Amino acid sequence: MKLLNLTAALLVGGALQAQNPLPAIHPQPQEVTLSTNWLKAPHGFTLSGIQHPDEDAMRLIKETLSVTSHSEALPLTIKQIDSKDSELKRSGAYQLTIDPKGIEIAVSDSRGLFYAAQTLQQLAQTDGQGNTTLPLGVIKDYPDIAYRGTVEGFYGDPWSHADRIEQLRFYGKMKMNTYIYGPKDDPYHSSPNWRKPYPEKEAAQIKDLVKEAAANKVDFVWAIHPGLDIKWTDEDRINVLNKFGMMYDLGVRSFAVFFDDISGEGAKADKQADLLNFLQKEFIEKKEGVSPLIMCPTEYNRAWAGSDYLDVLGKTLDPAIHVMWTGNSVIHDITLEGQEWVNKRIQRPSYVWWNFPVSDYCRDHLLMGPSYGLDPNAIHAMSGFVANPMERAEASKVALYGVADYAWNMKAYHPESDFAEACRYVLPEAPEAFQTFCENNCDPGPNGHRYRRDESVRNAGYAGAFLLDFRQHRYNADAADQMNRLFAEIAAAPAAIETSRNKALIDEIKPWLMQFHLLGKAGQAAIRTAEAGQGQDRAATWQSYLSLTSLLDSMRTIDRTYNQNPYQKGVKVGSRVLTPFVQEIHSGIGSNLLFSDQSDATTTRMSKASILTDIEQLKYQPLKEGKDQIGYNRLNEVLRIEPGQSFGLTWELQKEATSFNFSLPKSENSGRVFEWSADGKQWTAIADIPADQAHFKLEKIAPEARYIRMRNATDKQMQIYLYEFAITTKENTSIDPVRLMYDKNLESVNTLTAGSRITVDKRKGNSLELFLSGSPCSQVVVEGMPLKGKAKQVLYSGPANYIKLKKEVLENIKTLELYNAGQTEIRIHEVN
Ligand code: LOG
Repeated sequence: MKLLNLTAALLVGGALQAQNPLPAIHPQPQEVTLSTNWLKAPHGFTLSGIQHPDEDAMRLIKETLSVTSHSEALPLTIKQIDSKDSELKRSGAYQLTIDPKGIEIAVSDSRGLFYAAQTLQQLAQTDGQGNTTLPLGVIKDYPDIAYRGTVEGFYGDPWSHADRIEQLRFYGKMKMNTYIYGPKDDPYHSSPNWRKPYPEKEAAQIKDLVKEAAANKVDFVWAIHPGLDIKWTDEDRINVLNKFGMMYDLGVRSFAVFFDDISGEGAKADKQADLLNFLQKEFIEKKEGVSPLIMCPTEYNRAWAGSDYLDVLGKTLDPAIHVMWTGNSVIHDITLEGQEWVNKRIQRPSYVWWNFPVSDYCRDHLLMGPSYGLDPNAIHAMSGFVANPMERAEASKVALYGVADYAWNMKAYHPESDFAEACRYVLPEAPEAFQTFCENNCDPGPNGHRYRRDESVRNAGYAGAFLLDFRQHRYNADAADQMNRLFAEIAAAPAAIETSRNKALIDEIKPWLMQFHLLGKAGQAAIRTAEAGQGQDRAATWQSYLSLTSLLDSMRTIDRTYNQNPYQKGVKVGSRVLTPFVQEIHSGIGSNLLFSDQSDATTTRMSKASILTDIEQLKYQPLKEGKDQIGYNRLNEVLRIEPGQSFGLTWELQKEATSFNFSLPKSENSGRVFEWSADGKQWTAIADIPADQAHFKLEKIAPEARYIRMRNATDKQMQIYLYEFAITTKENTSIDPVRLMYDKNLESVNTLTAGSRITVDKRKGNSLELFLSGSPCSQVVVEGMPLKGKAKQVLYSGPANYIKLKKEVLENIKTLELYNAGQTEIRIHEVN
């Protein structure tokens, strides 16, 4: 394949005509030969060649060039491609020749003309006199993968109609030709209403989408998800057929059947294949103008492919039917090896369903990083490539831009440079600020799939170097400078991003912009705190630590206020590098302040809430934590529990459980037991939970309970859905708040109201440190009672802050009292 690199051409020619650099074309064409000589046509172009060229393509062409009948106009010839190259026969292929005598566009089909028109738009420039100019040259172009696009296949709020219209336009520009409609939470796509017609409004919208898709040369593929409650009866197969018929009448010409995330009867390979072959014969082959059928199997990734399920599909499914595949696990890179593995079993190249940038398993995160992890050598090992995006449509464009580029021309795809261009495309008003935002919002955080993404790549090295020194109580000034610069950019980025005209995008990401700004501030505060921690001035370090704490508190408030979906609540940014960076400095300085001997730091620990399980599928689930609630994140896939295995929760010593609730639909209820425990060793069955309930709330729990679990007490594997398993808590009032002043934890505080006083332990023979905070006008008095009946001594009087009482000062003191002499409350973080 001849590929004259665009940048090379630019370097050669750039010197000749510097005012007109060659434009970048996305997705990158297969073969480009452009010069930096430019075609001008002051009298426009006259159309010649095939009759009635595609109207949508012509509309685009007319937006770019003036099409006239002027006698001196140059010809714009559109013709059928005449080439032996099989690539140029593909749908969407075109050859564009721009020479001084005119323009020729040779195309395989109307999609090819539409794509040629897109390329022309990207090539056209305006010269100093306001004329449109085009670089002379030839572009020969065709897609690597026949079906490219997205599958709206996520759980959560389906995209809005406006989102979808805009996506279809975007796909047209990016030469993606497939949009599979399958939002899990559309009840007419899945249960309970897959058998029923869409209500009027939704039906009209689908009609509209089909039209918009056609105008952008996108196949609108409508998917059905019947497996949750399908019966393998004639009646239900007719139900599926009829629903397809209804969708056909709305204009749909491409169809899919999804069998993902189901268990039991619906999951049988032979029955699924029967249904699909029936649809193939009775619908796909009989109806006019219908594209090949697509199916998503139940075992749609390698990690779940334990049975002969895929082989059965491979053998029995009509070879014309496409089979989808997410890779080596639900969420995974796409590798040639993995593709070859499945293709052998299903006896056809699989149709890739890439689960990126979907975020329905990490809804508190945005996945806005580069689309990497895609094998450039997998061209012949897949029949289609569609990405499952985020519930946030506009924000998904960054990743989808890369998806389009990869699927069109794999070898030319470079995730990093592509990503920078994606940022420029999506937010041209402030591309650098936007890139800073995106490159620090890539990672899903800890999750049950154990899928992590590279993040903060440009700065991870400095962050790591800084922390390495920090752990050795050294301050790396160079790395600190770099990090400070980055955090300043981060703090400033949101304001620049919000100048964007794309209001839909800003609405989608607003809470993360707020959080990102705070992260920038917190990062700068963390560096200042680390620097202060270097010196001897513990009062200054404490002040710095407190201001960092208060920024982290603000971040927690945002996390608990916005995006409060019932699954992964909140707003997380920089989960991979920057947030852990700030948190490590915060807790590191905190423990430096409290522990002179670092070995203490690891032994004195507060008890923590966590999940508790021996089920592999759940082991890496992060705990869902709210203010007074802890629980499991909803699991979309089927949970398999072997005999004796269990899953549960444990919570902090200072918390008491007030209620327990679960939602475990389709449970195999018999043989499950719920138990509580005070120590995690001795378990007591909870009698008040009815055996037949899938959803239940228990209002009364033994106050001494610190653990709760559900166990499979049968001798068979259990299959259930884990939607909810949570407890609500309250402060354990039997814990003396005074204890919180001595618990070696700066986060747990005892408050002293205005005018009140409290006695503080004076440790024998030692100095004493008080870690206090309050408003700037707080007034605290530390009084000492001398040993032998003398009058009280004032040892300190001033604002609530870090106070150190030296050993000598305390020598003749029997007891100490703290008195809040101000108008506002004082917090006692620790007495040390
Ligand atoms: C679902 C999909 C979901 C995705 C990511 C497939 C084939 N099915 O675990 O609806 O968006 O994973 O959470 C899936 O991927 N189930």
